[in-house]
Amino acid sequence: RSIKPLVAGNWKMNGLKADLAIAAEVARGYDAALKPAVDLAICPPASLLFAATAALIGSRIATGGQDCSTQGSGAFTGEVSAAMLADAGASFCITGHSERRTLHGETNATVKAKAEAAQKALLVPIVCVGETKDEREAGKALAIVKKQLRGSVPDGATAATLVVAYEPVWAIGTGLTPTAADVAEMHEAIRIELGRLLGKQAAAGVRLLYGGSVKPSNATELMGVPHVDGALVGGASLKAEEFLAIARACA
Ligand code: G2H
Repeated sequence: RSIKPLVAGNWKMNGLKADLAIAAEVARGYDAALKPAVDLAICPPASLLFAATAALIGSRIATGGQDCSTQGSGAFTGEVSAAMLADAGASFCITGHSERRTLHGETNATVKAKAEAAQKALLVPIVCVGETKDEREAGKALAIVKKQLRGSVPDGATAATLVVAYEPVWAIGTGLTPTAADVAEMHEAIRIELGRLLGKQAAAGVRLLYGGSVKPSNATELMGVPHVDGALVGGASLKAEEFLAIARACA
């Protein structure tokens, strides 16, 4: 591999203080064989970010937020700024997850503004894109994802300042996954579109994660697909052993 893969756990709205034990167990399993082969990140709910970062000190496992405000600070009740996430120890921030796009009406423009806010706070946004079941069945998956990229990837991003996650909406939390051939086609198309947006050189190094029902039993196949540089893992990231098994499948 020319790109060091990244496996990021998205805990979504799961996790209380006691669940920091999961992070500690992942840290114990992130051994000398895995560290040089794959980067790990855990994105807990914002309430646990500071404590999770502290629990992971010395492990070289990064943390990330799951969302951030488009705004820097001020009268935005309930919002969390990217700078606050960074202050709590985050290195990454997921932006435009399909649950945000669908349940909170986030548009490509919103996602782009959030990704830019993340970058301004020196966080690396993990910009999520992906088609719905209807869009895939109508043969529109590639067109939809390209449009999402054009609308939501920050201008001037580089391999060091951007991660993209392809998460087909119909594969999220459903146990369904696309075929390796479909993932290969999509990830190649994403790389080409990023080349148009950012220049070929920058695009060549951007980590493209696959997300949607990644588990130990399918990780080896999915992580072996060309242009798949890691995974965004939801459900399976809540079990340290499964998350580590997915990491090993990437290595
Ligand atoms: C997709 C993924 C993580 P899961 O949302 O972002 O979740 O692995 O549970 O499908």
